[in-house]
Amino acid sequence: MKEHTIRPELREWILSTVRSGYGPGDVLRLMKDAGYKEDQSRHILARVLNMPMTTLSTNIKESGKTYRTRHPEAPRQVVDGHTVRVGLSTERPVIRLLEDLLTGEECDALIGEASPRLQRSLTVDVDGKHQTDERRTSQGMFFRIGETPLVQRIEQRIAHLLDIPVSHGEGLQILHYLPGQEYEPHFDWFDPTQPGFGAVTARGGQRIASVVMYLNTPEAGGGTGFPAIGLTVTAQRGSAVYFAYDTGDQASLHAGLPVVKGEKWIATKWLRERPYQA
Ligand SMILES: O=C(O)CCC(=O)C(=O)O
Repeated sequence: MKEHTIRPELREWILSTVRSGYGPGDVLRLMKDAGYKEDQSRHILARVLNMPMTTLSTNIKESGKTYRTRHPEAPRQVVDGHTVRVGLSTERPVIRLLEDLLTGEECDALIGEASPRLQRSLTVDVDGKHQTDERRTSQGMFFRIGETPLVQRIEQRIAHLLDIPVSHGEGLQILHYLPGQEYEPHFDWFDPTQPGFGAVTARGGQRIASVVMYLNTPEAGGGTGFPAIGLTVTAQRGSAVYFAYDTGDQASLHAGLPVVKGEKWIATKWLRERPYQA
């Protein structure tokens, strides 16, 4: 097909539409409404988002309903007979401190199941590839979805609390930090302007929310910082911080602050706008 010049305004419109949370399928529908031929808009979108046409087709097929999580309201939520207290809420960004999301026994059991499988944590680079990174010095591992009865119970609790199907979750990640280790400020949403965006969102689409669960209480340090609003959530065994975001949400910048004394264990659940699990 002939390569068309993409007008700068069109390129900017596509990027800002995707950044504000629309999937490539939505953009294609909007372009169709604006009079673009389907073939032409697919080529334009693939070039602007740096996505292979094959990935784009998958995204279009699975587009349609995209989910958002429901933000738990204070003072408490009962999920499957388990009471979770909402200890703090902010709206920009959306943050909820979820106290007693896990019991002490569940925390200990998760650490026990994860410990033998820990490895140096990785980050996702701009091409969508996993790499070691000096900004992230912890050790970690991933459970497969529903891998053990305990993992299954926790996944279902989160799904019911946030009103989103279990299938929208990435596998639970366990992280272990020692003194001095941290995870420097970063965003959990994937940047549509990066070349790897197509690959990391081909399954499940964009991330829409994160739940960081604290499995122990470090002796000092190790909270989760939200520098854009000057908030530090203290790591307390059994509690969790839930935060939700749109693509490009600068306020959702957050960091695993350095552990000063003792150690820190967390379990993280990232949620996607569409089913991530087959
Ligand atoms: O360690 C923390 O408190 C935050 C972890 C985190 O930001 C992440 O896993 O994305």
